[in-house]
Amino acid sequence: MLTFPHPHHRRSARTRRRTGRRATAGLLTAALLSGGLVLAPGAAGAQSAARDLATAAAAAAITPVRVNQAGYLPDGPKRATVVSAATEPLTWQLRGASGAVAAAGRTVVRGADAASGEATHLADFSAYRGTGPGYVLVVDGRSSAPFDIRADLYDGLRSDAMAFFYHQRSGTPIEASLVGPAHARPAGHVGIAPNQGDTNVPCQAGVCDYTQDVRGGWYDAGDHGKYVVNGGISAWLLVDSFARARRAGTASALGDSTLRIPERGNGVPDVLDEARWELDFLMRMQVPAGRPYAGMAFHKIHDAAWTGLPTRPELDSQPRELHRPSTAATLNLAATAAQCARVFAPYDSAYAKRCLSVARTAWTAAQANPALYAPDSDSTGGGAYNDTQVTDDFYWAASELYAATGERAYRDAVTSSPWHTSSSALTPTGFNWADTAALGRLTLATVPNKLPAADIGRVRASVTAAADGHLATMAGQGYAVPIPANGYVWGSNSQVTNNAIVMATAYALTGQQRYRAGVLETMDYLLGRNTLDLSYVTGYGDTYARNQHHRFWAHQYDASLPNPPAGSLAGGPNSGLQDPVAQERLAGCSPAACYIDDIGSYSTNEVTVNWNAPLAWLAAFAAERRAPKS
Ligand code: 9MR
Ligand code: 9MR
Repeated sequence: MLTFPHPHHRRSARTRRRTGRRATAGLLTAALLSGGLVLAPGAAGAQSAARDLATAAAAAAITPVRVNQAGYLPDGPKRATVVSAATEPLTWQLRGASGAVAAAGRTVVRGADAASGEATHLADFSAYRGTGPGYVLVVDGRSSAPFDIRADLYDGLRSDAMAFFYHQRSGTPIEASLVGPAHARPAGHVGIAPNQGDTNVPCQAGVCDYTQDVRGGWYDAGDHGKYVVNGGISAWLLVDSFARARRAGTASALGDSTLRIPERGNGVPDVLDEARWELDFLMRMQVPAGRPYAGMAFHKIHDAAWTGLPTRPELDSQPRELHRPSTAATLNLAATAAQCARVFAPYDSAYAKRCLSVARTAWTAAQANPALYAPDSDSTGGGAYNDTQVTDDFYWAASELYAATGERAYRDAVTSSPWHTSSSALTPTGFNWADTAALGRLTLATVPNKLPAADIGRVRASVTAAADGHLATMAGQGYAVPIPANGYVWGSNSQVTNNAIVMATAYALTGQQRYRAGVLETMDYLLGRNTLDLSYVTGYGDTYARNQHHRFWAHQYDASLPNPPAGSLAGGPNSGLQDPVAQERLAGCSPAACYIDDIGSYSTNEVTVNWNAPLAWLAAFAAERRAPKS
C-alpha cells in the first residue's frame, strides 16, 4: 500500500520549520563571507545593498562548528570541522537533545586549509555510541546545527536520491500518487502541442534526412536536453549500484516495490526499472540499419534554442533536433547496453539479448568511425558535451562487452588499451561523463572475468591504491573532502561522489573499514560539514540547497512552482565561476566556497542525472547495516 507523503517528506518539512538558527537568506549568500571575504560595493544599487545586509546577517549566523547536519551512523566515523584561528586545542562537547553533555574531548589543530581558505580544527567523537535526535556539538561557546545519530540515517536518502530519476523522466506523466501534487506534471515531449518532440525528431540541417522516435529517457538536468554521453554514465551508475548490492547480498533494498515509480510490483528490481527507462531511450538514439553511420548513436537531442526559466517540459515549444552521431556517444551506448545484457539477464532475458545486440552493433560502428567528435561549439539550446578523448570510452565499452560475453576480441581490446594499465584511469580529481576509463576498471575489478589472475590482481590493486589516495587527500584537508583544492570544477560534487564510489569499491574488494569511513566522511561533506555550513542535498540537513537551476522546480522565480524534491544534489562549488550570477556574487571566493544557492547559478547550482546517480549509489551503500566491528 502506497501512502503519501512518506515519512521523510514530513521530516524535512518539520526540519525547515525548526530552522531558526539562521534565516533562509543564508542559503543565497552563505558563500560570500564564509571565506572572510568582504563585498566590494561595485555597481551595487539599492537592491544589492539590501542583499549585502542580508548577506552580513546570514554570515554572522553561520556557526564555525560544521557537522553532517543530517547526522551520523552509530558505527561510523563522527567528525566535525571547527573554524578557529586558535593555535591550541579547544574543548568540544557533544550534547544530547536534553542539553546534557554526552561526551567531551579536545580538538586537534589542523591549521590553514587551502580549499576553504580557513583555519580549522578537527573534533572527533567517533567513540561515542549513543543514538538519538537533536544532538549538537559545542565548541568555544558556539553550537553546530542539530543532528541525529541513528542506524537508519540513510534509508530516506536511498529512495529519495533514486526517485530523482523518476522526476526527471521525459515522455510520461509524473504522477501525483507517486510524487505528491506539488511535483506532479503532465508528460513532456510526447508529440503534443506546444511540444515539437520527441516522437518524430528531425536532425539538424545536413545531419540526416529522416526523423527518429527518441521519446522517453531522463531530462539531463535543469534543461530539457537528452545527451547520450551523460545519460550513459548515469544509467551505468544506477545499474552498477544494483549489481554492487547484489554481489554484497544486499540487493533486496533496491528490489521490486522499493521506489515510488509506476513499475513497482512488476517483479523486477525498481532500480533496474528506472535504469531501463533511460536504456530504452539510449537505444532509440542509435542510427538505424541502412542509414549513413548505421549503428552509431546520435550525440544528443535538444531544443533548437535555449528556453528561459521557468519552462515546464510540456510547455516547451522549441523545435527539437538530433545532433550528429559521435564516437563517444556510440561507445556510451555500447558500454551501457553491454552492462544491461549482463545485469538484466536474470530478470528479462529477451531484453538482455536485445541490449547485447545493440551493444555489439554500436561497438562495431565505433571501431569503423573512431574519431567522430562532437564539437564544443554546439551549445545553442543545449550543452555541448564535447569530448575529443575517446580512447577511454573504447576501454570502458570493451570492458563491459568482455564482462558480458567473455569473448576474445573484446578481451584483446581491453588488454591492448593503454587505459588498462595507465595510472590516469583513476585520478585524484575523479572520473566523470568525459573521463570514463575508471568505469571499465571498476567493472573488471569486481565482475568475475577470465583475465589472468595476476592481471585482475593488478586491476584491483589500482582501485585500492586510488582509494588510498583519496583517503590521503581527505586526511590532508580541513574538511575531509576527497578532491584536491584545485578540483572544484563545474559539478564538483560529482567528482567528490565518484571518488567515494572508488572508496566503496575498495571496501567491497577488501573489507577494510577505512574505505567505508572515507565514504561516510564524504557524505558528511555533502550534508553540511563544509565551509558553507550547508547541505547540498535538498531536504537533508538543517540548512540545505533548494534553489537549484531547473526549469520546472523553479520556485525561486515562480511561487506556484515547486522547489526541487528531497534528494536533489546541487552541482557544488565551481571555482571557474562560469555563469553571470556566480561571477557577480562570488568573485574572489576560495574554491570550496564558490557556490551559491541561486537558481540563476547554473555553473554551481544545477542538478543533473550524472550528479544524482553517484549520490544514489552512495546512499544505497551507506544505508546498509554492517555487523558491528569485533
Ligand atoms: O539552463 C541551461 C543549463 O541547463 C546549462 O547547464 C547552461 C550551460 O550550458 O546553460 C543554461 O542556459 C542558459 C544559457 O546557457 C544562456 N542563456 C540563459 C540560459 C538560462 O539561464
Ligand atoms: O556537467 C557539464 C560540465 O562538465 C561542463 O563543464 C559544462 C559546460 O560545458 O556542462 C555541464 O553539463 C551541462 C550541460 O552542458 C547541459 N545540461 C546541464 C549540464 C550541467 O550543468
